[in-house]
Amino acid sequence: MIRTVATKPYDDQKPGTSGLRKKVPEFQQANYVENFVQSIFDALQGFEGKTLILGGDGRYYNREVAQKVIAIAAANGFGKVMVGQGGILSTPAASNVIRKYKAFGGIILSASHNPGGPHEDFGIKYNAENGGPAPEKLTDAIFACTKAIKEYKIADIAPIDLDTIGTVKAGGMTVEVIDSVADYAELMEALFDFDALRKLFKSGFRMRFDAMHAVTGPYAKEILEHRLGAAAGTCRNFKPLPDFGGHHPDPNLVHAKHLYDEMMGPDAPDFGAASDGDGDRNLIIGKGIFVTPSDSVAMLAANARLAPGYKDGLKGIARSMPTSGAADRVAEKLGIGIYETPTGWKFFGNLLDAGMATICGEESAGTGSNHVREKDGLWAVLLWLSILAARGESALQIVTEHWATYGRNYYSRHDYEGVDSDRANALVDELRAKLASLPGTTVRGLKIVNADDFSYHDPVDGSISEKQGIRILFEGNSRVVLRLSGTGTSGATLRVYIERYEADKAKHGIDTQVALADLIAAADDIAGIKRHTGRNKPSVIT
Ligand code: VG1
Ligand code: CO
Repeated sequence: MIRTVATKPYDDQKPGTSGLRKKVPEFQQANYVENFVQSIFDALQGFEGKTLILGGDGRYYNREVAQKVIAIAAANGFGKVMVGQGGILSTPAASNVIRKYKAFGGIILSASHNPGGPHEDFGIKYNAENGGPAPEKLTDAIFACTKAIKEYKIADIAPIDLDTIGTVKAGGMTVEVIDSVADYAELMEALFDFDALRKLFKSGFRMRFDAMHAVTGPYAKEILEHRLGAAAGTCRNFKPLPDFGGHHPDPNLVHAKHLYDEMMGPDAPDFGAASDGDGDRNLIIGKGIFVTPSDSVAMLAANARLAPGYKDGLKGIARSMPTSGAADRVAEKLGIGIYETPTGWKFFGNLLDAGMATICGEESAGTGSNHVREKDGLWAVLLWLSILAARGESALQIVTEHWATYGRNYYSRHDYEGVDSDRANALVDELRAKLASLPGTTVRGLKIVNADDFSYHDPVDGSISEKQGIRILFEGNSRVVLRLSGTGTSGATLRVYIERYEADKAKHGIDTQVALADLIAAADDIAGIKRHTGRNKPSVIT
């Protein structure tokens, strides 16, 4: 039986950089989930009888919301829901399943790298039939529906047994519980030379993969240990937990510091990596060397031909605007296109669909390719392993040589988390107001050559996205970029991205924060970061 339930709109269901993210108690308000899911369907057309993919990162509230999505999908006329076992699919795995089974779209339940638990974060995101995050036009339409919603439809069905693989009927619709890992592992086998990787591990190559008690655990265990023969124990914290063991599943130098320390220590294995809550980010640390995500995308692009999936070369590279220009130099050398998009994977979809870019990357530990339409943590790890295997060199050698060839883009991001929203907005407003007066002036001995607010003109569909980050460009291509996060759930997070290019090989061994010190000071002088935020240092430095 299908029930139509009267409801009232919530005014705060605007999807951010990557879907709707809120604290669990907010999602637990009456009809909050129902409203949002119904609004997604209200904004879509033509899905009657079609298939919806459903999965999440396994965080607290995942199962309850999965059941609601199934019942609402049944009432709205979907023909089938394919759901990962236990309600689990990593974000890249969900993207793959949408594409592989030619589904209408998918709903991913995740707040990514944000903490989980009864008082922590939850999230809901819609991905379209290309497997990628809904473009802005669609998220805007969804938001408009959330503000106008009057009722939602839900089927009265018994809860689905999400743990048993197989197909059941539910309210006129079919629900198929699928293996969460199998399709993804098969895709990886098609892109990479698993024999070569098995040989690498057989030769004694030691690796550490930290799944941070998040969704990649089962994927990494299956692929690295079972299929590739990495030593038992290579994967750590591989059991997904609803609260990620009480930690932030954020693979950066703060939340994965234990991995960093191990990789810098005397007993370090050859290669270390970690992924985030929903499996789309990657942290790469070679023995004795942390690879910044901006460098990683450049190095992966420069060496991608060494893996079978990319043997014919790349069509182009795309990076988000705040990501360093390291990839630009690789694109230039390869003679392929380079595209600069706003923050968030949704902007890469058009370029990938149009065959203009093959590899994409973000400074926030996101790297991916045209194999899916999301960034993909394990994919980046496997491409790195493929390069290490093919070149027979260490990560440190590869990084050092890359810098020697292309120059080094010193790069760091400073985050000021949990800043009062009014104060953060005041900072941005004040900075915007003085942008036009900055070019030509000198701060801390650094001459400003340009200052603007990044606006993106999508070369494929012509859409324009404005106010995507404030850029201050200095002489010599050094940059400071400032923007407010669109994934946080409390207050505002100010992100300050700092970059300086150094061509001279003799100067590639400087500590990053030291190399960037003058730009960091200049950023504060220009934007009044301390004055506005009341903080004298960032909460996270990556
Ligand atoms: C952050 C990152 C961005 C990333 C987004 C989603 O967004 O900066 O690069 O695409 O998170 O990643 P923001 O608006 O907070 O800066 V994930 O792994 O959280 O889905
Ligand atoms: Co993520």
